[in-house]
Amino acid sequence: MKKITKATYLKWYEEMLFWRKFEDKLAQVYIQQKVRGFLHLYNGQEAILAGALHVMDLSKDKMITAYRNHVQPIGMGVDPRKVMAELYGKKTGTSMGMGGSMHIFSKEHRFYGGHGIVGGQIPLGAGLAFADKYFKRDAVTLTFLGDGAARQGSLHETFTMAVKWNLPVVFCVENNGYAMGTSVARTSKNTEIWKLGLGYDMPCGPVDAMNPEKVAEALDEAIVRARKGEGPTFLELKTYRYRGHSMSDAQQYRTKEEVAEYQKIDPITQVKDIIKKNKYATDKEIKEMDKRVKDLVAECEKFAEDSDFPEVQTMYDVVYEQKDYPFLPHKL
Ligand SMILES: Cc1ncc(C[n+]2csc(CCOP(=O)(O)OP(=O)(O)O)c2C)c(N)n1
Ligand SMILES: [Mg+2]
Repeated sequence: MKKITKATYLKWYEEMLFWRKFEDKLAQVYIQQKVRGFLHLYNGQEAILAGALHVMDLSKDKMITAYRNHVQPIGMGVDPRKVMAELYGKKTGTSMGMGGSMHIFSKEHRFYGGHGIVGGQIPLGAGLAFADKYFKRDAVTLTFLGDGAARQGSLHETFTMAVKWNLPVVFCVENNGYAMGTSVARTSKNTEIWKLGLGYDMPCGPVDAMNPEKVAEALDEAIVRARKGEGPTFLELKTYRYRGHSMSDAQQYRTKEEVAEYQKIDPITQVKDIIKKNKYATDKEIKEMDKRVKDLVAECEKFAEDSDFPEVQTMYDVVYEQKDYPFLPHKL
């Protein structure tokens, strides 16, 4: 695994803080009705993305996730101003403002969405990996799903095929404790979701996902295995979301005390504490990072605000149309 150094920690701190503040800004502008529709925020789960990006090969590896999907594309290299503009429904957005919150996508950066159907991305992730294997491309797909999605039938159908065909995919459950207002314990007798992998003879295990180092270690092992042609891995990344399921959630299913317990092991605070303990940065340097983050969030907001809405005509240009269907020429 690429070594975790002082530079890694400084990068983690600045990036994770940016993702947190970017989404805090989204919550704020959502209340002002500048961002509409649904909005599912990632606050609390940032260590997962930080750890994953450390071990992925961003020149070829792929990622797919559900609707809690604003910061992952940013981590993979998409311009954050364009992500903010997409959420505003502006034409400078990643999908010309036609996708919105749940549908961030960037083929160029190998970020394949952005899916609103719970568990819909599980077979799609395996499909991306199948294509890479079929065309002998040395790439691994990280497929993220929630604890609620883990109960979908599509997971089992996909697991059957993925292990049989040794697909280069890592299935990562982000167990944040709840599927909307339903806790993991209410969903199933089995609360150790990673054990679902045992029934498929798939390497599997739990991971402390409030800590980016632990995530990086577990994912590195899984990615190396997939790259060697040894097939998929199933990881249960134990995390927590601080905000409601979406912006319209009264959160009556949990206590404030429970949220506060998790905030004590907040991933960003953990990273900051290591930076301070090891003297990787002075207080002044930390303040400078905080300022850069604040300025970049403001820049994203200004870009989105100043951009125009798409022309009405755009609606007709983005409808899928394939003139030669069903006689498809074989394309390689
Ligand atoms: C097939 C399907 N069923 C139900 C829903 C409604 N729904 C949206 S999100 C969600 C909860 C999913 O929870 P989880 O997989 O744990 O992901 P999290 O929101 O915690 O990230 C549900 C039931 C949906 N979008 N799709
Ligand atoms: Mg969940």
